[in-house]
Amino acid sequence: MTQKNVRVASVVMPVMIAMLLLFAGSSRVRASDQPSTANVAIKIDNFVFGPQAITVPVGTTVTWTNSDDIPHTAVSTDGVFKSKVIDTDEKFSYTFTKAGTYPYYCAIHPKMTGQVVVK
Ligand SMILES: [Cu+2]
Repeated sequence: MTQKNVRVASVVMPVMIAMLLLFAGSSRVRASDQPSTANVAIKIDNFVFGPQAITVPVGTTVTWTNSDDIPHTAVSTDGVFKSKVIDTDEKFSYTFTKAGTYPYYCAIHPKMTGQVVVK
């Protein structure tokens, strides 16, 4: 290394380290914010809710997407939530704010069932 290169390196390295530390710090903040904005997707495909049973933290928004070419619904067995008819590629979202077990089914095809456990 020449004298000049050594001098450039001694200036560049601390700057790079500072940028790395800043980046690491900001990603840590973002990670700790995540529980309040958690999103979980359930796909309706071939008359099946997938995943059929999920466990999520309180505050999670669950979004059902209908990937079938016929309409479905997602209706809570206990009346906690009730979607409108979800057509092909349409979505329905519900945010679970209380812990509990939430079984649900499709009102059009009652044999289609699923469950969301909120902890
Ligand atoms: Cu259905």
